[in-house]
Amino acid sequence: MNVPLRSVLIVSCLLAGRLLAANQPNVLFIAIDDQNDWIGALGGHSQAKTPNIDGLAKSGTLFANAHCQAPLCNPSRSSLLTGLRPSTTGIYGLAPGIRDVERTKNHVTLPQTFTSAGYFTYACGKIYHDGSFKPKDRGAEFNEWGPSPGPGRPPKPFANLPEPRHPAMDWGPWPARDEDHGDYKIATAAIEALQRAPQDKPFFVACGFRLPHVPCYAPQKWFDLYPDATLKLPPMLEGDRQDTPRFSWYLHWKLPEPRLQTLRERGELRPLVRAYLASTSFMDAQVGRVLAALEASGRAKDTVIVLWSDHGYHLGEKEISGKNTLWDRSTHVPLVFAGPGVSAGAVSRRPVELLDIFPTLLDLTGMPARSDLDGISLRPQLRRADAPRERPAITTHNHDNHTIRTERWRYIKYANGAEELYDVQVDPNEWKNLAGDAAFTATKTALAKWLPKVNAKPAPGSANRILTYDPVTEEVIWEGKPVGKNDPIPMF
Ligand SMILES: [Ca+2]
Repeated sequence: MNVPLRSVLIVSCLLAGRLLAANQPNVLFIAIDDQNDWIGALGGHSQAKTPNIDGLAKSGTLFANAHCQAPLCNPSRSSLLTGLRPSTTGIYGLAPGIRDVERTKNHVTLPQTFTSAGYFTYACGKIYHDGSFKPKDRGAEFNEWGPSPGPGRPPKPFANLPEPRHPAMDWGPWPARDEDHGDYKIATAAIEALQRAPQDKPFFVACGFRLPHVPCYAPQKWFDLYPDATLKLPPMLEGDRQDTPRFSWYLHWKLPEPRLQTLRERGELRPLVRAYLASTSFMDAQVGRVLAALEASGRAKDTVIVLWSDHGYHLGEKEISGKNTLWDRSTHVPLVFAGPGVSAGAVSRRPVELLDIFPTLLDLTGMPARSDLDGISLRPQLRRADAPRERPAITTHNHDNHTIRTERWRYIKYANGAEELYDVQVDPNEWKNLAGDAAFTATKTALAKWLPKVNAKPAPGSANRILTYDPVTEEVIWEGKPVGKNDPIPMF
């Protein structure tokens, strides 16, 4: 190596090192895929067994009213990792990735911030949406990208669904051993990273589990936790969509995920609910393995832990399975912080956003605050769970469809002006749409003031689950094809 280059390297290492204070906290960043509020500590399903996440929540602060910024993997993760709303970036579909969008191609992401500051940074499993990052761009995000195995595939599908089906639409007891499941291997990779993380600098280890995203495969013993004979189905109201606008269907006009009607006709509703719960418990056990490894490393007391899911999941509620909606089933997610600077045994009911994770981690690790992020640090609520917070949680799906969630209300406004309003304190299942009742006009107006002022059109290259609406012609286009005003709603 020639001398000038070596000097440059030494100087940049010193600069990076100088940003790190002594005893700067580590970060363990745990992502879950498609996990709704069926977590013991959140009580979304009375039978859900998640002792490890519940234990983490007890050791830190649980946000019981946390919401994603988009009810879909890529836009949700892109928002969390850039700290920008989907309505700021125009990232609404499964494509494009952030480095392919003008607004975000040079934006410094959450992982990049820690990498640049001199942390040892490592990712395994699903952190960014699969395929959204080109290999050449990966090194700027994390020092190391570990394994990210998928779920694998049993010899033949379990679920009795109409063909052709999406290969992910399946659920059942498989593989035979925990060790052969992708999420077990992802936990093992995170454990090894924690064991070998350099001692002379802080670490940022990101571990992204794939369950309970479909296919919901887990070994039989996890299904045995939920005997079919006593399994409870989620509460559902027959005819629940009679008071939701037709536009609400456009957000999920055609999905790979089967509708409630198909699940019932095929006898698959109970098997899906059971497999989702089994998958959640299996994933929770992997979280437990990673937390045990952190404890064994001796660095737990200096480590901020954050655990989150990218969005929720419907299992028959509102007549569908899947996500792509602006109701609580899709937006409500687990969010837990633990470690230095975080109150233990606390539950905050303030509405908060996944967007807040980025500024919160900067705050908890003593890194400089950033003025180019849309979120707000949760440090006040991590000190005192009921600390006030003015802003509600805001979720967006596709251009100009937004929902505002406060402690009492859920307000939705679609691109064509259609609205929904729920008093979630008396109607937690969002069964009675109050938007048409004149008594609530002032309530709607007050909530509507939170609708994002920046409303980016879909970024060039947007694809998969993309809906557009032209307010002049009233034309609705779902995934590139016009939808007629009287087209029957697809019910398969
Ligand atoms: Ca997801």
